[in-house]
Order: sequence, then C-alpha cells, then structure tokens
Amino acid sequence: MSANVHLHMLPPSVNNMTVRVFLRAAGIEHTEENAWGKTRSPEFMAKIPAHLTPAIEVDSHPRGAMWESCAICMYLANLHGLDALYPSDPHRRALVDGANFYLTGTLYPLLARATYPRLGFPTYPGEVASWETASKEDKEAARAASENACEEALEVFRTYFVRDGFIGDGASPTIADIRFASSLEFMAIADKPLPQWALDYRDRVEKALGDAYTGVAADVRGFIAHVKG
Ligand SMILES: N[C@@H](CCC(=O)N[C@@H](CS)C(=O)NCC(=O)O)C(=O)O
Repeated sequence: MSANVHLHMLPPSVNNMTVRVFLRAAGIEHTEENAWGKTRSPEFMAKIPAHLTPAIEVDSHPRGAMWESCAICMYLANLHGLDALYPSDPHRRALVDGANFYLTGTLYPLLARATYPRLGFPTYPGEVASWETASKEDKEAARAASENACEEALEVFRTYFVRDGFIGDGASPTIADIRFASSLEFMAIADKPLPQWALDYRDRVEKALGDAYTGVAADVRGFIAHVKG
C-alpha cells in the first residue's frame, strides 16, 4: 500500500505510539523520523504550527502535513478504506469516535497530569506541576488527585466502551483500542496498579495486533523501566 507517509515521532510517547502502532497494523508504508529537539525549529513549525508529534507529512493532505494522533488514524483509515480499524458503519463508528473524543478530552488530560511529572515530561502552563512557586507537597497532591480521577474515566471505558471485547463492538481492535491501550501503558508509572480488567484488555489488544503493538510498545516500556530504575 503506498501512501507516501513520513512520520515525525517521539519514541517514549503514547500519543506517538498510537500512530506508530496504527501504521504497522494497517500495513501502510511509511518512513519515521525522531523529532526529539526539532519540534520548535522553524522548518518543523512551518509545516506543523502546533509543534506537536505525532505529525505526518503526506502528499494527499490539503496542507501537506497534519498532527493529532486520532485525526491522523481517521484520515489514513478513510483514505485506504480500512473498515476493520475504523468501521464505516455509523453505529460502530459512533462508539469508536466517542471513545477517542472522551479519551483526548477527558481521560488523557487526567492521565498526563498523573504521569508526566514522574516521566519528566513538560507539563502544561497553568498546572500546579508547572508552577515554580508550588511546593513539592502541593505538586504531589495535584498529581495524586489526577491519578485518583483517572479511576472514574477508566471505569467508563470498562462499562460503556470496552465491555468484554474491543471498542466498536467488532471482532478485532479499532483505532480507539490502539489509542486507549497505548495510553494505558503510561499508568505503569502511577502509584496504583491498573485494575485486572484493564491489564486483560491491553493484553487482548496486544495479542490481536501482535508485533505491530509489541514492537512499538517496547520503546515506551523501555523508557518507563529506565525512569523507574
Ligand atoms: N493530542 C495530541 C497530543 C500530542 C502531544 O502532546 N505531543 C507531544 C509529545 S507527547 C509533543 O510532540 N510535544 C512537543 C512540543 O510541544 O514541542 C495527540 O494525541 O497527538
């Protein structure tokens, strides 16, 4: 399958893991470039003004480049008619889109506040972790509050989106499973272990996707092991 896709990515990031797993699972030919230290360069920002990864350069896109992990998966799945990964049936698609929007809008901001301070990732302006004047105790209290709040959002995924299968109610993982399972990888740095259903679910997604998942997850898992060590 030729798509002429060039991916700018950061290996330890689960936002990036999502697109890297998707491209492999979809069998879309592409090249990858590590964007470490490059995202704020004039060359990068001329193409990707949001200075975010994952970002793809792709000839067919009206601007030649785009970012946002879910939007990239949706665009490429639409372009290549990848119905199993992104069902065209409006009812199943409603589940996939709902999960991805809930993840990026609600779960991921909580998950980022719970894990980024420990991973050594930059935190967002306005958050306690980014305040020079906040004490260590206040920063940890804010981090722990976000970790606690993840529980409710995870429970929403269990009861509404995942149930006993995959997001989108099909026989194989969709882009929403790739996005959600990848995000769960960061919870390995949290205080509380993931609930058993979430570990089983992540294993189910990984088993279904094989090396497309495991090969990329190795970068994230290796980074977390390094930080913990
Ligand atoms: N919502 C975005 C988040 C992307 C994001 O936060 N990317 C970070 C790495 S995890 C980044 O590239 N930061 C570099 C920068 O801001 O210069 C997505 O899902 O793609």
